[in-house]
Amino acid sequence: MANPVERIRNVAFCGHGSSGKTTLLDHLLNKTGAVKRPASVDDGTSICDFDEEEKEHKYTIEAKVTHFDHGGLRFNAIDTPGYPDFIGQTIGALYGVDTALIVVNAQSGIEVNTRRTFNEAGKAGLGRMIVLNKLDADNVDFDNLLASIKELFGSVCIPLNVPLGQGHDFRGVAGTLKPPEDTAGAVVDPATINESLIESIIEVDEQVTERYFEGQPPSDEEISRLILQAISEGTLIPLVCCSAKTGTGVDELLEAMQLCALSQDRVRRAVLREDGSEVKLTPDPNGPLVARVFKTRIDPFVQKLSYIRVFSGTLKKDLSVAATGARKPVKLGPLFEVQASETSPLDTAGPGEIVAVAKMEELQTGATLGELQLPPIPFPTPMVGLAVLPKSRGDEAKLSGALGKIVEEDPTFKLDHDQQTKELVITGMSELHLKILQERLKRRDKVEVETKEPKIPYRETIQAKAEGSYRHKKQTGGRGQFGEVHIRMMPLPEGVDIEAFCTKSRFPTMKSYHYDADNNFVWVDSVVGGTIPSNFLPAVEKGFRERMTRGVVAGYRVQNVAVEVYFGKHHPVDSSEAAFKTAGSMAFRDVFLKAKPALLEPIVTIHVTIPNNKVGDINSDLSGRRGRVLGMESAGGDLQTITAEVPLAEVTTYARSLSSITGGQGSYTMELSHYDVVPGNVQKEIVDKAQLKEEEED
Ligand SMILES: Nc1nc2c(ncn2[C@@H]2O[C@H](COP(=O)(O)OP(=O)(O)OP(=O)(O)O)[C@@H](O)[C@H]2O)c(=O)[nH]1
Ligand SMILES: [Mg+2]
Repeated sequence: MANPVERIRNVAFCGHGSSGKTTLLDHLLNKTGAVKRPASVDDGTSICDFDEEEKEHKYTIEAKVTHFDHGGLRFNAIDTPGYPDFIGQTIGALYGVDTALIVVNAQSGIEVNTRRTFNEAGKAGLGRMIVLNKLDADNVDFDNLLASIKELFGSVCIPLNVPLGQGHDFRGVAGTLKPPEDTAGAVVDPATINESLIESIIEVDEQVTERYFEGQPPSDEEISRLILQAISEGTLIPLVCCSAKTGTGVDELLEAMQLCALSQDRVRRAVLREDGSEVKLTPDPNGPLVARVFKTRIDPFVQKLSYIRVFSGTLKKDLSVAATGARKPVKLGPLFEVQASETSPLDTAGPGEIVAVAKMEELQTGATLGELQLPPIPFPTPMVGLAVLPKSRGDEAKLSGALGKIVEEDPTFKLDHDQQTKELVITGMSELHLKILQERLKRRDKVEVETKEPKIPYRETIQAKAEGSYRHKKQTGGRGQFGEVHIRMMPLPEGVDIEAFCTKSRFPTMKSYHYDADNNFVWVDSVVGGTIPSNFLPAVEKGFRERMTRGVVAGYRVQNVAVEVYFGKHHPVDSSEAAFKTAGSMAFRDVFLKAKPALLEPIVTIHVTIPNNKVGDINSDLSGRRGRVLGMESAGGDLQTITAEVPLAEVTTYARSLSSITGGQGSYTMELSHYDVVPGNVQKEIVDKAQLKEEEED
C-alpha cells in the first residue's frame, strides 16, 4: 500500500564515525517492531551493517535504507557511514531525505564529520536535529557539550530534553517543552530551558509571539505547527539525549522525531525546466514525475538496484520515463520496498516515498527521472589515486568489469585508462576508501589486485599565442604523401563562454568551430579557397587530437587550447587523409612548443584535523609541501581543522606523514580544487623525467 505524502518522514542518520548511528537505528527498528530480532554492530548481527566488509570492520561503509511506523507516521530512515572516507554515501543519502538527524558521540564531542554532515545537511536545505548519544558512557559532561555545540552550530540548538544523571547514572530524560514536576537528578533544570525553547519556536509567527508576551502561552496545536516551521527555516535545531546501548531516551527520541521530522512540503526545493527556469515542486501523485536516484547498489546475487526518492508523480513498473544521461526514455523495472538487506515487491511509489528499482542499467546515481530537472547532487571529486593490475594474468577483463560495477555504485570513485602508461588508475577519497573497495573486489568479484604508487594527472597547456606550419612530404617510390597545414594557436581560458570566444572579430575568415568541453579545446576552420580540401579537415583534426592525448612536452594530455586552421597546400595525387593527419599532428606539436608550453597540476583542498598542540607542526609541514593555509577552525574539544590548498603531487602519501607527526591523532580529507601552473623548477624535473623515460623506451 502506498503511503500518502503527509504521513511520510524521510530521515538520514548522519554524524561522525562510531557515534552510534547504526546501533540507534537497529534499536528503533526493533522497538517499533519493524524487524523482530536482536541486533548488534559489535557481534556482527546488525540489521543495517549487513555487508561482509561492514561486519568485519564493525563500521558502516554504505548508506542503508530502512523503514518503520510510529505514531501514525511512516519513517524512511537511512543509516549513513560516519567516516569521511565514505562521505559520498552520506551526501547521496542527504539528497534522498528531508531531515538530517545528526548523531553526536557525547563522550568525544563534536568531531570532523559531525561538522561536515551538519554543513552538508544545511546546504541541502534539510531540517536538522541533533541526537546526543552514549550518555551512559564514562566522562560525559552534558553542560560542556551543550556549550560547545552552541558555540559551533549556534544558539539555535536547543535541548528538547535534558539527561537525568549521566555516565553510569544516566537513567532517563526530562522534557523541556513541558518540564515535569519531578526533575530530581537533572543535569540542568529543564524549566530554565523551557523559555528559550518556546521563544525560538514561536518566533516564526508574529501574532503568536505578541500574544505570548502579553501572557498567553501558545496552544499545543500552535507548538506542533510552528516547531516544524522553525526547523525548516533553520531558526531551531532541537537536540535530544539518549543511549542507544541501554535504550534510555529512545522512546523520547521517537516522540521527538514524530514532532520534528519534516514532511516533504516543508523543504524548499527547486526544479528546473529545460530552459533553466524554476518551477515549484508540489508533491502531487498525479503531477509530473520528479524523482531522483540517490544511490546505486549492485547486489552480489540479485541485480543492480537504483534507490529512488520520489518528489512528485508516481512510479510504476514498465512506465517509460525521461532520465538524466539516458538518450531515450527508460522503461522502469520492478519496484521494491527496502528494509536494510531485504526487499519486497511494490506496485507503485508516490511523492515522498523511497524505493528501489531493479535492473535499470541506464540509470546513474544522481540522475533525475522525469522531464523536470533537480540540481545535481554535489558529490566531492576524489583525488587519491592508485594504479592497479590483476594479480593473476588473464584477469584483466574481469577486473575492469568489476571496477565498472564500483563506478556505478560509488560516485566518489573514478576509473581511468591511462593512455600513456596503459595502466588502470583508480581514484577514491582516501587510502582507506580504496582499501575497502579492494576487499569488495576480492570478496564479491573474486579478483585480487596489485597496486602501484599513484600517478599525478598533470596536463599540458600553452601560455602565449604562436603560429606556424608543417609540410608533410614523402616520396617512397610509387605514390607519395603530401599535406601542408598552417595554424595559429592561443590559450583558451578555463570556463570560457565558447560562443563569445569564437567570433568573426577574433577569427575573420571563420567558417565553423568545433568545441570539446572535456579538454576545453576548440579548433576553428578558417581555411579559404579550399587550400585544404574540406574532406581532409577531419583528418587534420584527428592529428590534433592524437597529439593532444599523447602530449607534447612531457607526455600528458593537452587542455585549454584554441587552434585556428587558416591555410594549407595539397596535391591532387599525393594528398591523403594519412598525410594530413600527420601534418596536423606535427603542426600542432611545432606551434605548441613556440607558444610557451606549461604543465598544469591538480591542486586539492585539504582539511586536516589535529590536536591543538600539533597545529604549528602541521602548518610548517604543509608550507614545505608548497601548500597555502587558508584558515583554521575549532573542531570541538581539543581539535582544530586546518584548511589548505596544496598540490596533489605533494600529498599522495599524506596519510603516513600525518600519522607520524600526530602519533595517529590526525585525520584529513581532500578534494579537487582546480588546476594550476606547475612552478618552473618542478616543471623542469617532470619534463626531464618524461624525456629520460622516452629515451629509455626508444
Ligand atoms: N556506551 C555506549 N556505546 C554505544 C552506544 N551506541 C553505540 N555504542 C557503541 O559504539 C560503537 C559504534 O557504534 P555504531 O552504531 O557502529 O556507530 P556508527 O555511528 O554507526 O559508526 P559508523 O558506522 O562508523 O559511522 C559500537 O561498539 C557500539 O556498541 C551508546 O549509547 N553507549
Ligand atoms: Mg554505522
